[in-house]
Amino acid sequence: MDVAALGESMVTFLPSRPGRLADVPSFDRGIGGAETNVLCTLAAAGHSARWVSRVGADGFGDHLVETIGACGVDVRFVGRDPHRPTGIYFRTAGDRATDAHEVAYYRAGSAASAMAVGTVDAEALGACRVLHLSGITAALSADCLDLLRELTAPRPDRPLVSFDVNFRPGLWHDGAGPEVLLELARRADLVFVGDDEARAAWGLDGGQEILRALPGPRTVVVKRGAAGATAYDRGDARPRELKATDDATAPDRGEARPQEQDATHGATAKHRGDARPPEQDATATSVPAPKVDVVAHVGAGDAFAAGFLSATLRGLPVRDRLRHGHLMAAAALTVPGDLATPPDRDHADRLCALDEAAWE
Ligand code: KDG
Repeated sequence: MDVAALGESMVTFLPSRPGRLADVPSFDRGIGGAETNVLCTLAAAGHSARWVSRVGADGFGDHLVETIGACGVDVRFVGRDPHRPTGIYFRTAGDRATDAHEVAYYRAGSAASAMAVGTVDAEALGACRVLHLSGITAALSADCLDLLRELTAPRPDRPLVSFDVNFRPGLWHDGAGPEVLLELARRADLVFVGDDEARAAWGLDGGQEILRALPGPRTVVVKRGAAGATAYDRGDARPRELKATDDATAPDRGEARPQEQDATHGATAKHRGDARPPEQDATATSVPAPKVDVVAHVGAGDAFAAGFLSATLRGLPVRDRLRHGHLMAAAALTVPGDLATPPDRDHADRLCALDEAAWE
């Protein structure tokens, strides 16, 4: 199995027209869920992908399992809870430029919020090259948070742990979100975070501050929306216990083109395990995002993570990991719901191979 992910998926209700939630007269059904968005996009790119979760024993649960299964994702490890419902949520169309929108979640007490160390199959999650998790799960319940702590605990046979911070202020009622998300991000091998959410959650401004706050992960990808994204790669300079064993993550310094390399942070570690500040060990690679006519932002971050992970699993250079991330995000940005039909692998490879000018 290439990738397994744990997380709640929900039936999503998308508005039939713009406006306040109070005014929208009807909604179209879709599916949402950060982790399954990633898995469906990875499956479309030809990877084996497994979703581990729980849904209710209800029609919405059937719809999620059937739809996500039809995307080619392994859904055999999705449990059904006869006592708790499948989560759902409603959203408004929002502003294309700022992404300001309203969300109404109906997921408190959902089947997925009852996921716990004893109720999901840890082996099904461990038997993969990459385990993808997100901060949304940590907000669902104390049991879900314990489960994430268990899955991110350092151990030698751990798959590469990919963590998308996904700070959703509306889900954190006790104000604990920022601290919990920082704790989990520090335990991951690969972290995705938006510069806006790092500012909102942690008060951190820019890549260097983020990198300093996250000394553990081998790779930190900072997304800056339409401005592009930067991957900070510490290569094999991280302590053994926080390093994934997967060859697909092998660093590829030198393959990034000079103009995409951040000159001030290009120095990589010469002395492994020394006590230098971690940000100095990282190689920074930045790639601009292609310009697209945005329909909706929802799902774009997940699609980006899927593109980056796909290229990582294929051992592609960091620059191409970022480009694949941007391409998948571009597809998601141009549809109203969470999931687009992304370019297939060959098509994406051809677009990635376009010269620099096409990417600026
Ligand atoms: O990234 C998209 C998700 O935010 C959306 O599908 C809903 O998972 C969701 C959430 O909890 O916000």
